Amino acid sequence: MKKLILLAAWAIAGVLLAADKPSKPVTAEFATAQEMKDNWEAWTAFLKEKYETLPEDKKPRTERDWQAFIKEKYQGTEEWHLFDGSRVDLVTKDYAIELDWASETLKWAESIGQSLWYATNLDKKPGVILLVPVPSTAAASDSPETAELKRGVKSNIHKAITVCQRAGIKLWQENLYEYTGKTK
Ligand SMILES: [Ca+2]
Repeated sequence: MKKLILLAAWAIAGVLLAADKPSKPVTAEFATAQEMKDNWEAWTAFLKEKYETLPEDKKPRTERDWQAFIKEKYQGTEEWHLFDGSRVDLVTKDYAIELDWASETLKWAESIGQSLWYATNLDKKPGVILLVPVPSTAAASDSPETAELKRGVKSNIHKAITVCQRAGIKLWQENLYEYTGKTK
């Protein structure tokens, strides 16, 4: 009897704890454009909350940090090793994905080549995630350097969209400022 009461208490506590958690989006593969939009927004909200709960020294900064931070949104496995020593940033059920900064001059083009190589090796579809960086401080977001950076990002993303559409590569754009709560 005592055991039964303990078990019941444990079950109730479990339900209460579960109810407290944010409702986590389920999957990165979607049936319709609307579901994709809804789920993308749900993931953004979920990861924003996760970002806020991280201590300052654990918040993502580098490309690798961000890769680890967003991987569950894509249901991806990190750092898949290929026979030639190259490493695939994220591997999902359907995609071999290269992830890189949208702000760096030729990274978008390199990402396209890398995703094609990874996809060929793993017999998956090629995918690229371009990371749009967060301005480092509030003051910096108004500086000429930031304006220049934004123009560069816009231009690189435009080129990446054009080539990815033509080559049949899936392209995602991750606006990292959406998770940090900082403005563009
Ligand atoms: Ca990369």
